[in-house]
Amino acid sequence: MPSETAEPVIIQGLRGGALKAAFIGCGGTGCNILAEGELPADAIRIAIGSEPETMASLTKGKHMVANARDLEANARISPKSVRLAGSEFEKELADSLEGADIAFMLTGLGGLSGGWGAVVGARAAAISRCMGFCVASVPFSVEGGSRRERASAQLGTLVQVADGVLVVPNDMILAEAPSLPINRAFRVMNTVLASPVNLFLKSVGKGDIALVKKHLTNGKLMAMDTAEWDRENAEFVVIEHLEKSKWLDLRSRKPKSAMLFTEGRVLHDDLDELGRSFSRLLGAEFPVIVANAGDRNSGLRVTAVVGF
Ligand SMILES: Nc1nc2c(ncn2[C@@H]2O[C@H](COP(=O)(O)OP(=O)(O)OP(=O)(O)O)[C@@H](O)[C@H]2O)c(=O)[nH]1
Ligand SMILES: [Mg+2]
Repeated sequence: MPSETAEPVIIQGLRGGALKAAFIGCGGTGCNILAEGELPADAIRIAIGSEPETMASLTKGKHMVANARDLEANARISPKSVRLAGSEFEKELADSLEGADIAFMLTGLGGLSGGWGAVVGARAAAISRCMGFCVASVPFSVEGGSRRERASAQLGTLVQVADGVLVVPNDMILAEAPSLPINRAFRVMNTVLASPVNLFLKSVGKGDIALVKKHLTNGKLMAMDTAEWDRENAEFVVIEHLEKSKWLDLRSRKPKSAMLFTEGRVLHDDLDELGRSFSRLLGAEFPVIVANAGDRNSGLRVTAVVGF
């Protein structure tokens, strides 16, 4: 007998009011995401990096410049001592998060400052006792060894300190649109990286964040994919697409946490049914969280975030 799957948890309507969020843009990629304006305006904004020129176009929020080596040394302090600030920089960052329910670290792994800055951001979030969630891209396969090695060192450290790390491969964009020039590809990627942040803030309120954090931290290394359908049987088609997703890779890995964000005209029963189908697909003994992130003109879009 296969073991029973757990009941899904349904989240709707920003219970308890909207979250107070902080966006920490780390390194070139993180600063570009802050600059490109895909994120809500009413949040704490902090740019971290070693290159002041990448922050020059950011008119809102705080700029924190640090030497890349100092950031790396700070990031490499043992996570066991994370209740104490590892540097003046980290303390200043933690103080800036005062009042936030959640801090999103946004970065492209593999560079000299952003990935390490994201670790320092996660440490600061832990110190100021807000949820610390990182959304990170990993370099294109063609970018070569040293960047990819640095990306994996940064990721290994991040997973120990943050409450969740959602990793989006840059290769995803090349797979979808192979002829895009690199700068356009980065722009598209930045929109993809901002999307889970927007979905989270549209659906999870102050009354639900503790529950979401508790379930998501069971599988902190996360992957994402989106499926949409605007004709009949949308719930069925969307789940079938996610089952085959190359980016979630559910056939070769055992998930430990999962969250579905829906956009579309869906009733509570539809959300429940989606959650049950996805639970069966994952063989999930943990509750799949289903969060409704709002309406759309037609059809259903579902973004799955799955943790391992
Ligand atoms: N998605 C996205 N990726 C980018 C962007 N710019 C650079 N990258 C990628 O992100 C990786 C890290 O680059 P940066 O974000 O510039 O890293 P950094 O931390 O500022 O480090 P250095 O530039 O090496 O000092 C690179 O390997 C590229 O793959 C961007 O605007 N968007
Ligand atoms: Mg850079």
